[in-house]
Amino acid sequence: MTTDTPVRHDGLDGADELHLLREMLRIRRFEERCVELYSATSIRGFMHLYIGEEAVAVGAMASLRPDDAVVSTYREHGHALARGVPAGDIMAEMYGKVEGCSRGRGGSMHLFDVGRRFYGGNAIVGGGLPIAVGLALADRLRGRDRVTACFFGDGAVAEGEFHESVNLAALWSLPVVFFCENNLYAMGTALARSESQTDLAAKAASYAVDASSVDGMDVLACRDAAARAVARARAGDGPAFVEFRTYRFRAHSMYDPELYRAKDEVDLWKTRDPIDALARRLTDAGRLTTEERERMEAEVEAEVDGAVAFAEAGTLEPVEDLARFVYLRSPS
Ligand SMILES: Cc1ncc(C[n+]2csc(CCOP(=O)(O)OP(=O)(O)O)c2C)c(N)n1
Repeated sequence: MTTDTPVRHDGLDGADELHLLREMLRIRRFEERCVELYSATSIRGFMHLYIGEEAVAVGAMASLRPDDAVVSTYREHGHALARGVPAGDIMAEMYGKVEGCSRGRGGSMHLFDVGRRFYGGNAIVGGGLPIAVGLALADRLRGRDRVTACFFGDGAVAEGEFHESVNLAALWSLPVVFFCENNLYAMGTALARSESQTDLAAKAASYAVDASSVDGMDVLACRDAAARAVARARAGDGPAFVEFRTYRFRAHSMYDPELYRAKDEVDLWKTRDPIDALARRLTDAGRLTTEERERMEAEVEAEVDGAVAFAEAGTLEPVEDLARFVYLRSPS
């Protein structure tokens, strides 16, 4: 069944909400610095920013345990940071340094951290969904009560991998949660131009999974919807699909002239900035003072400075290591 998840706003419980605010700020400031570094050519290659969508990663990640698995897309800096991958490891990866979380071999689109059960960073649209189903199947076979969270965009819902993955997950009642970040566009293609059914939760529900839609600009709503989906999956009640209605404030990637959407539309969504919205709510509730906000900003800024310093001080891979991990060494 498709349901609209009820939003609970009774949960303004001080420390928790400040943590959500700080996590969203970390993502925002990290990526803003990435833009500067990209312009300065310290970061090269492709780069897709998450700015505007922070509430989804932060809200959804809040209900996951460290032994759960997370699978993401090429727009994954926010997921990696919210998952606990150190900012320095991510920044060094963006720089292509050996100290990066993927040893400098993946770059922006292929952040990976097995220790934190963060399985990408996948450049192929829809490519993460079968990986997530495989991880969830492995947990099921081994009798673990772990959940796999799979993040993907609205564009992936038009891919065959979405249909095969959701179908199998439902058929086998696997503990996987499908977190769809519907930011209305797949690169330059509006949803209605590529999908006959634009109600994505209805589409998922046709595979008999629990499906819901939620305001992706409201971190508390995201947290509540994800908590419900994760709890179901962990209890053995099968997969869930959550559509987060969100928006990216920046272009698709650093190379996109953005000819497919009106500036007015972007400006309207910016008035719903998830960071401002939570900060306002906390301030109104008397839980956030100007001094606390400034302190938080300064701490986040210092973390980003540290990440950049770590990346700058890192080393590029030596030429003699280029074929390492590419060919299997035959046992001697
Ligand atoms: C299988 C595949 N087809 C096409 C592409 C090219 N491509 C890169 S991003 C993108 C749009 C994906 O949009 P969406 O899934 O909505 O994610 P968003 O970028 O909006 O977060 C496309 C078509 C690709 N990377 N992989």
